[in-house]
Amino acid sequence: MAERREVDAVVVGAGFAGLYMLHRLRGLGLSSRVFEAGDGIGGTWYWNRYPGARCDVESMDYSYSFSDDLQQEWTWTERYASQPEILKYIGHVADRFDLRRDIQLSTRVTSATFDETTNRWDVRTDCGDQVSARYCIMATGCLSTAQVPKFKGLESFAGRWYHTGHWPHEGVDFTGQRVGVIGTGSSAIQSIPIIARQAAHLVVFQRTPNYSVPAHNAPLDRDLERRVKADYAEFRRQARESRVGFVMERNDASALAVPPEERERAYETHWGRGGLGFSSTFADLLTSEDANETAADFFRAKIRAIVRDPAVADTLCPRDYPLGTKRLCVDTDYYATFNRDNVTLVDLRKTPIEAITPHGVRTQAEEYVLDSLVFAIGFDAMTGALLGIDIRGRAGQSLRDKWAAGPRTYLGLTIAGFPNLFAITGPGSPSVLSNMIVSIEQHVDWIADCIIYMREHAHATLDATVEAQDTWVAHVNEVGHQTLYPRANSWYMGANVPGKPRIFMPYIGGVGTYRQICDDVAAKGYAGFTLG
Ligand code: FAD
Ligand code: N01
Repeated sequence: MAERREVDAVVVGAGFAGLYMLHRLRGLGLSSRVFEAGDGIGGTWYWNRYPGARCDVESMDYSYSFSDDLQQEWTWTERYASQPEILKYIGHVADRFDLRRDIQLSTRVTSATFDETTNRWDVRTDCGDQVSARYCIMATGCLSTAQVPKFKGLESFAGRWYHTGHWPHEGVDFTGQRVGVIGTGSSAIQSIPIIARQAAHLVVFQRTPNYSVPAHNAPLDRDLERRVKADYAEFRRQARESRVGFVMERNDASALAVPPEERERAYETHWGRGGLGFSSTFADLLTSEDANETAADFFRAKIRAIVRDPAVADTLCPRDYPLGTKRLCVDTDYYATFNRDNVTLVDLRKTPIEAITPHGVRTQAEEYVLDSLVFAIGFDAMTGALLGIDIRGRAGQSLRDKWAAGPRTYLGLTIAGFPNLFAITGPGSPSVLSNMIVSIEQHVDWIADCIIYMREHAHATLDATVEAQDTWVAHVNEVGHQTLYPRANSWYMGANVPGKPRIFMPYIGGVGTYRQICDDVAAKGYAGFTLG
């Protein structure tokens, strides 16, 4: 029921970030209200229930570290946990720490306006709630705004269609159906092998081929679990100080400095291990085009070795962007799925989609008759959820206007002119380039410490200065442009959303380095902020 109330903090979103934030705020004795648009908690893991959804950071890493009891008592079943298991874990955390009572589900925050006379945020929802809060904390997620499919004729399609990011809770049975999947990013790559096993026929519509490493998923190695749990604190410390939020074997050598046979052996070893560690096989894979090309060649050879039809293999080979500059995918049987008789690959570069028809998908070359369509077309990443809310800071300035040319933040956490507003894993922080739970915990802890500082020093407001923000944005850009990342038309660059400004949004400086920067800012009495 709609209500008006005052709280110390409003938190928007009840995924990993919102839940931990709520827990910390409680610990500080602050009253909070969490609003969540979904009908359940879990964020990403509530919405993305498509077949095969699972994490690509290993389960022992992809979990909260804030409670030793929690990390000791929980047991993962697989090397990479599945969506249902991660959602169960999140539910367990919510119950264990009694979080649900402050969370209001099925409620979308529509606006947040800073009132300069009271120094409070006025937050409103689509259910008519109006809440006044000292702090407004956006835990809205980087990948929570699914792209709406905008294909001509979609409304005429006689079959059913689905988006991987809004998958029906009751599941979908594709048995006996002709199914089309549009997109070949991580969501598609995880779901295609499973849909192919169920469907009578599967047509995959590919615009850009992706680099995908085998997951080699398996039941969790119990020896590994015992070793990690024997000193989980040290395991977590290393993750926090690492480059990406989990420890990957590091090789400081250039791919170009070793003989070709040694290079091949190294790639083969990483391919055999599986997972995201592949991109750290050599130190310069993401900074040198020539080095990257050796890894890309290795990949293309693998694809050709797995996929029997040379023409299909050729279509699956990525060529026009460096490996790793779009998020590397991690799969189970993806390439081998194209050896099945019931799977067809359509190259949209050669024959673009003209329209969705009542019967299926018509490309420039032919019409594919389909019973169901799966849109695996991704998200309006990093800024979509924030800009989905009408956020207004000092003097009524709107975030949408401020970010019209791309997001600008100080540390990826705060925005000049929007006092006491925090964005967990916001643009300009390592977020999506890291094990996100490590980055989430770091941001939540930083925000909690900041609130403690403000309380102890009797400050009502904290606001980033424009100078500090400009310097940070310049640094984020500079570091980003030292890498190959801007070479790809990726969602990191906003390139997947027509009309979105092209800016490399995350901070590539490394999780450990970034943590140090944030800690230094705090240690210097919140340097770069005006405290009121
Ligand atoms: P989310 O989980 O996205 O939660 C944000 C919540 O905010 C959502 O529930 C949304 O409904 C809500 N919300 C947004 N706007 C509003 C509003 N206006 N009002 C009310 N509620 C709102 N990261 C990794 O590090 N490793 C992985 O292996 C990994 N796997 C992934 C797999 C998939 C399929 C996807 C899509 C992402 C994956 N990620 C992974 C990234 C993942 O998003 C993060 O790891 C993490 O779950 C993000 O948590 P969060 O709480 O920040 O955001
Ligand atoms: O989305 P994506 P996603 N016509 O944007 C294509 C995380 N995640 O949901 O490359 C035709 O990566 C688009 O083509 P192109 C992870 O961080 C993790 O798969 O733009 N095609 C692309 O192929 C990931 O990166 C996991 O040319 C269109 C695809 O759709 C992020 O979430 C699993 C199109 C979209 O790929 C997003 O992944 C899932 C159009 N109009 C997600 N529009 C793990 O494994 C888009 N495409 C842990």
